[in-house]
Amino acid sequence: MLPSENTSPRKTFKKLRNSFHLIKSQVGFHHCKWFFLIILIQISFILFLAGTSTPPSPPQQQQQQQNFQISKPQQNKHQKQSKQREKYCEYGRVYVYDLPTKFNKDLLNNCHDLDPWSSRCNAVSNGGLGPKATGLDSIIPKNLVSAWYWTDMYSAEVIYHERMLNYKCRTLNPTNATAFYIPFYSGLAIGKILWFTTAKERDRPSEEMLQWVKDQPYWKQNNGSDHFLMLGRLTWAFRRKTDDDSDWGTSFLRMPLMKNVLRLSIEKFPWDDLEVSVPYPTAFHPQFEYEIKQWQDLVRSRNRSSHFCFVGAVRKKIKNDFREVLMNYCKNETSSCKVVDCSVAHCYDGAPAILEAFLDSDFCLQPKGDGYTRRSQFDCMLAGSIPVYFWEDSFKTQYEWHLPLQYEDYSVYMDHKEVRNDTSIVRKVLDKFSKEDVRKMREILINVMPKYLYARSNQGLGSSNDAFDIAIEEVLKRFKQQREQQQISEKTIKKGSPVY
Ligand SMILES: *[C@@H]1O[C@H](CO)[C@@H](O)[C@H](O)[C@H]1NC(C)=O
Ligand SMILES: *[C@@H]1O[C@H](CO)[C@@H](O)[C@H](O)[C@H]1NC(C)=O
Ligand SMILES: *[C@@H]1O[C@H](CO)[C@@H](O)[C@H](O)[C@H]1NC(C)=O
Ligand SMILES: *[C@@H]1O[C@H](CO)[C@@H](O)[C@H](O)[C@H]1NC(C)=O
Ligand SMILES: CC(=O)N[C@H]1CO[C@H](CO)[C@@H](O)[C@@H]1O
Repeated sequence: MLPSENTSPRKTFKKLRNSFHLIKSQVGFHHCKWFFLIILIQISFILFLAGTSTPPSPPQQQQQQQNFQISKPQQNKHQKQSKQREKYCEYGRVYVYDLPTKFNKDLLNNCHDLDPWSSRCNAVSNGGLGPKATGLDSIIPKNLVSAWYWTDMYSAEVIYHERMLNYKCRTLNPTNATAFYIPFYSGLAIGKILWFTTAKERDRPSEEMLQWVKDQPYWKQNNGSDHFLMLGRLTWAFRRKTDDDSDWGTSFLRMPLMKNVLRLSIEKFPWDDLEVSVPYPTAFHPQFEYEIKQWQDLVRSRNRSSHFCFVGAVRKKIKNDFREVLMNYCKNETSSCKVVDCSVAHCYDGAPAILEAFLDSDFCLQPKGDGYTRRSQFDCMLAGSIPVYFWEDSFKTQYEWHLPLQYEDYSVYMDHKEVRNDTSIVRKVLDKFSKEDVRKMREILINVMPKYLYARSNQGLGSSNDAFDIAIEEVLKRFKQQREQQQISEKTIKKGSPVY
């Protein structure tokens, strides 16, 4: 599909706005209110002229969009078209690098050999969504079953790549790009070599990828500061501090060439401004809006038999494992807590037993896993169960683009040290929430649901943006702002004015 190009009124507007910023930065604002007014009038006039002059021919995607508006009156068609296009990709477009296949496609083809212990072929199948779900017929309506997949929690880098290739604001022309996406499967590339290897061996795939990308002309333009990629694993797999072989992970994010590159990950390092976390993929991938609507209604009206639940496996190797504390507590609290013990039950990605436990509970206990966050917190919210956290890092610095900032409105926090000292406070705290409190919290989880889901279609979820759409739009916004600031300061320098 051909990407559409920016329109000339837009360019004019941009120029005008830049010059306005330039003037604003040189004259105190209160002195030039009149100036502001005049410029505003000029902009409106020029936009009016541009809107009525010959518009560029609409691109293919634009025409598809317009099909939905056939019944609308045709007057002012040109004006409407240019306005719509403005809105359509208002933050710019993404260019997707055509990386050598060893950094992505070959890994998929080699899926039986990406992990020391088992095949990853199921995990990366279906564009990262995984195999179609089975065994859910007794839990959810038949017509919704087709929206469920056994999605692997580390498959987001494949899902993002698939979606990006069909993204509405993708451009095939790098000169027109605001953002450059590097479709490197950073997690799959190291899945097998994270264990039993030297630090040097682990770093090799990322080093080779960076060597390739640094020679690209559009990398050199801004030294990578308008580039981004997706990390399918937790950030901790990419942050090795030393070259000591016994130290965990790769040093990818510490490599000098990565110092400007924006990264999306399923759990971010809280003190890295260049990193933003995005939701783990869950098992539900609606294609149509009615599917998500139907699911929201189901979650809302569900009669829940348990006060809270705990799904997980204790780590026998870890001494004093907090999950074991919760597991023992929950097994003893039979009247309030529903347990799914994954060391006994079959707990594959989104398994029916897990979904049922979340659908049957008002709250779900979410201790930290290998990192501070867990895929399980999204499975839980998706089923309308309110997450209970025991570490602040599980929610405080994460998912800022996708979840409301007011986390106390839809989650509960209790300190793990207090719970360890006296587990009975879990029920005491949760008992304080009235039925109405719970209903309100659940309603928030239901309403923001489209934002933390990954749609099954190429185009997102129709009128609502899904997790992918939101993430990429925010990336574009950030790069666009960055570029505008840079342009203003460059112009200021040229004019010999003070820089501040
Ligand atoms: C990129 O980095 C090189 C080497 O550090 C430097 O010479 C150049 O000015 C930088 N370019 C930009 C656009 O920042
Ligand atoms: C929930 O329970 C109420 C009362 O027992 C009943 O009227 C309602 O139909 C039930 N809802 C569902 C979805 O089963
Ligand atoms: C189990 O529950 C009972 C009654 O609720 C309580 O008295 C007892 O202390 C609990 N035991 C543990 C190990 O939590
Ligand atoms: C531990 O729990 C006991 C009661 O169960 C309480 O009196 C005490 O203050 C708690 N200690 C801490 C450090 O929270
Ligand atoms: C808006 C914009 O920059 N459009 C450009 C996209 O790329 C083509 C080919 O390089 C240019 O001709 C357009 O001006």
